[in-house]
Amino acid sequence: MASPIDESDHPEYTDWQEDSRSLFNMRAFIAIEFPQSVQQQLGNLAQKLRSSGLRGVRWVPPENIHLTLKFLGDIKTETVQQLTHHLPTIARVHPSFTLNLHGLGVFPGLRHPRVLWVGVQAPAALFDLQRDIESLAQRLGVPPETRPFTPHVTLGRMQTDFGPQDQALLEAQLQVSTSTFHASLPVKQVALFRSDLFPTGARYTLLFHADLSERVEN
Ligand code: 3AM
Repeated sequence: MASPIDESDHPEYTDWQEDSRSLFNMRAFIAIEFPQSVQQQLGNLAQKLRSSGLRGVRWVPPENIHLTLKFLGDIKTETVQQLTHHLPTIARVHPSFTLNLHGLGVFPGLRHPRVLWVGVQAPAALFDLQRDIESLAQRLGVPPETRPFTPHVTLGRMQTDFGPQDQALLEAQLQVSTSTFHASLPVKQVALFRSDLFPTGARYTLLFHADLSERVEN
C-alpha cells in the first residue's frame, strides 16, 4: 500500500517550497512606534501648520508617525524570519530611554525643502541601538545606509506644487513652531513594520515588537 505523502520525505517538494517562499518580498522598516497621544500632538502641530495656509505638503497621517531606525526596502520572508530571531537579541542588550521631540526643520535645506520634520533630542543610547540595527541589517544582506543617521520625525513631504508663497509661510512657521512645540516619550521597544504603498499613501502594519532592556539610560 502506498504510504501517505510526508512532505519531509520529498526533497523536491520542500525545495519548491523554499523557492516559492523566497519569492515573497515585502517592503519593511525598523522603527520606534509612537504612542497615540504623541502621534496626536504631532498631528495637531501639522494641523496648525496647515491652517496657517501652507499648501503643497503631503502630510503624514498621525497614525503613521514614527521614528525610522532602518529602512530595509524589499526583503524576503526568510529575512523577516531572521529578524524575528535576531532583533530581540540586539534590543534586549540596549537600555530603554526617553526621546524629546523639539524643533522643526527641513531636508535637505530651506532653499529646496523636500521633507518637513520634527527634531529629536536623543541620548547616546538611541545612536548605539541604531548602529547595532544597521550592522544586523547588513549581516542579513540589506544594503547599507549611505547617509549618516539623523534622527527625525517626518511630518510631511513637499509636493511639486509647493510654491514660493508656501516657502515664505514655511520659513515663518518654522520659527514659531520651533520655539513652542515639545513632546516626549519613553522608548522601551523597537518594532518591525511592513509598508505597503498605495496611490493614496503608505499603509504600515506592525509585524512585531522587540523589548529593550529594562535598564533606563538618559
Ligand atoms: O518617516 P521617515 O522619513 O523617517 O522616508 C521613509 C520613512 O522614513 C523611509 O522609510 C521610512 C518608512 O517608509 N524610506 C522610504 N524609502 C526609502 C529609501 N529608498 C526610505 N529611506 C531610505 N531609502
